[in-house]
Amino acid sequence: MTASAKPARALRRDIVTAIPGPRSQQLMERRHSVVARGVGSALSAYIEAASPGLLHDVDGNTLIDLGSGLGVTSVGNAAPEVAAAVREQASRLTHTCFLASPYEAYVDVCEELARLTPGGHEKRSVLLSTGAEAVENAVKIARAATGRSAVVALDHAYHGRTNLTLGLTARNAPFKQNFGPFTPDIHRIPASYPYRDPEGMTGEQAARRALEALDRQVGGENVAAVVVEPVQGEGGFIVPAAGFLPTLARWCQEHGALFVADEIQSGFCRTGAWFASEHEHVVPDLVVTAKAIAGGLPLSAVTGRAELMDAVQPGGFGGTFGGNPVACAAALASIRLMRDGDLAGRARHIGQVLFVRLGALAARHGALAEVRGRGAMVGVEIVRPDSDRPDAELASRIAAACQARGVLLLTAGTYGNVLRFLPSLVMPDALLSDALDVLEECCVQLIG
Ligand code: PLZ
Repeated sequence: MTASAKPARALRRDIVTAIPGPRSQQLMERRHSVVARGVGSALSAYIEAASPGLLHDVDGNTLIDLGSGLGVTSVGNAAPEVAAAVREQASRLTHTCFLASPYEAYVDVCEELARLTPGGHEKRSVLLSTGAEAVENAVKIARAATGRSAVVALDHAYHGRTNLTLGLTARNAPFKQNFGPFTPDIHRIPASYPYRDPEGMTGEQAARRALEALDRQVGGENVAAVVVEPVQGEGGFIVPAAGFLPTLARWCQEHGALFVADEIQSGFCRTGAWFASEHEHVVPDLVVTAKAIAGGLPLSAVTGRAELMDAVQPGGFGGTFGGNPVACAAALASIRLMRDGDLAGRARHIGQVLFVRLGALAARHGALAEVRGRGAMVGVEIVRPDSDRPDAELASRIAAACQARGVLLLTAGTYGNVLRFLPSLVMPDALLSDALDVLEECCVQLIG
């Protein structure tokens, strides 16, 4: 089909069949005989194109996307500038492998990472393909740089699905069930979860609770790295109490351990700053990035203090596809869009809209127990009447009702009871408002 023959697509929510429609149903049937059942999909409709904030399915439906492909499409999933950069790069060079024969775009991306990540110190980066792969490499760097092996992760953490990162990930089903054993010398400490922590617990107190457990069970002198999501994503969009992150970072510094910020979901403008660590003036030793960095192409990175990164011997990093040139070109275009369009400012604006609207909804419906987040990374914790008991079933029913009306709203959380709002940072205001109207209708219908 030529560009001019493209069907006209609605630039607003537009549902013309049941969800899933007939074409999507056919695809579901084909899928069942060839795609492994372990691969899930939140939405039952199949998508063929996107516009800012919108997904167009194969049956002519247009849905508002509040999930951004799991926090990836901050600049959109069809940004013309990214598409043009990809086209240009792909027509010149799709691949050489940087290990075999280097190219400029890799160096350009590392220069951007050195400029953008927190701290004015000298930095080095390594580029990889997926978030989990980057977290694994951060652990390798920490072990090489410290000569220690213990790695520490938090309750409610999510760091990926490879064997090492599953060990860091907290939640068993569905992530870890049946897949162990996991790599040794990974230790878990309590997180700061203000909604579920004792009333009034400060960030410093939560950090002391965590560090006391760490000192007792592992010993500070054995710790290579403490790996932390500055805003916990899959665990339930949990913002730690103020003071928690800086206290952990200080402990790391005092004990010669690396503070590793997993900014895979929270990074690149999502929380209203380039990186979520900045909200508490934390300067991590290593910053891990992926997801939004490249406008939808697979790219990830570890960026850190030069002397730590360079503790890894020449040839110690690698991978066939790490820092692929097309992904690097997409990253450079995406970063330019974030900078020129002040997408951190857009994230703060979206966050304000979400907080006002969701706050009003929570005031009406007790089941919406807490609205929390930073910037355009906002979660709503759903509980049973007059308690703080998680209500995953209601969260799923709300998400399903929104989906049927053309709003893709995802859930998250250790208890599966958090509605997650992760819209594209180029989502037009009118679409966000319409999506929130739909959510409101669904809440009235399901909760009363
Ligand atoms: N660290 C903080 O959010 C990926 C997971 C989706 P990969 N989150 C989405 C799923 O269910 O598999 C993530 C993250 C944080 C690491 C990762 C892992 O990144 O690119 O999925 O490997």
